[in-house]
Amino acid sequence: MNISPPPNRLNSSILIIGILFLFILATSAHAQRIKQNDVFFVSTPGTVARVGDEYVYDIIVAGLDPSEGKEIYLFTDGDWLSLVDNGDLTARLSGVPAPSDLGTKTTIVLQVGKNLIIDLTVQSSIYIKDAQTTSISTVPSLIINEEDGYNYEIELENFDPANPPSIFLGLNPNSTIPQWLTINDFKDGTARLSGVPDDAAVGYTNVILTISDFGVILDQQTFTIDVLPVNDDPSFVIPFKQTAHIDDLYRTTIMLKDVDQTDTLTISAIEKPNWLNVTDQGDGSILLEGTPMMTDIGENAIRLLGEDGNGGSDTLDFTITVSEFYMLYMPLIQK
Ligand SMILES: [Ca+2]
Ligand SMILES: [Ca+2]
Repeated sequence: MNISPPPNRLNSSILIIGILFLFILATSAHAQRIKQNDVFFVSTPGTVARVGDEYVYDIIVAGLDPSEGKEIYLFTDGDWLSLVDNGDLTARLSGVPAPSDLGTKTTIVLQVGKNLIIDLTVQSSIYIKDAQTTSISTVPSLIINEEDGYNYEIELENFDPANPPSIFLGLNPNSTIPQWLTINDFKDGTARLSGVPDDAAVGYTNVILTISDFGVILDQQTFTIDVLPVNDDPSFVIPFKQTAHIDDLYRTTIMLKDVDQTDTLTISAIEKPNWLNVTDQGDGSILLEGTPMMTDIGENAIRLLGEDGNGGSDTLDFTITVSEFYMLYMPLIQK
């Protein structure tokens, strides 16, 4: 029994083994080549950095032997970035963009190598964006006495100092705004809302502050200022008729005015001649009428008291000059 393989089959086996050996050699060489040339960063750098927030990119280089002493180099136009090479083919690229970097693009080039022989170069861009939406960081005061000065110093946060947004009163620049309030935008992220509320402003004043950047509304602050009333004294309205003629009807109306619109005004006569009748007409005016006689000729003293029901008052002292003849002049009022 012939146990030896036939010569042709032996040749075939050697051929197969040879091919397999070559294949192993080939794949081994290929694997070796891949290991040398497939050098890469395990992750890619983030392309967005936020103003005021730390940007961090942890670098890991794959495909190289750390014992070779290869270094990682950074080339960038962003002075806010720095690289710390750990010496083991890992590094940390980090930094905090400043507000002045807002809107800019930082280019980074990372290289791995030694002695100017570069194994790997990666270029990327980092876009610097706003950390947060621009907003009003201040709080207004909400109560003020009528006729006191209101002052609200407004400040923004998270904005680009090089291009501060607009601060205005109202929903848009053409809004109807409270008449007693004005806003002064200092164009640096601050503004002042101020004014003096008058009697007409007593009650609630609704305020809307708007922050916009080239027409884009970034933030709004709405609040209501409660304007508390402060009582003002009423005052009599002059002049009025102060001459009378005997046997003729003297008749005049004297007005009392008060800027406090809800006050109820009353007028009474503290002193008056008997021939003169006074009637409080209930509308802040008093009617004086009567017919003086010959015995009334001369100066007739009158004192009126006007009151607003809130502790405010005014007195009016004057005289009615009664003459036998018609007077051609009006005496000065004594007040
Ligand atoms: Ca008042
Ligand atoms: Ca009053």
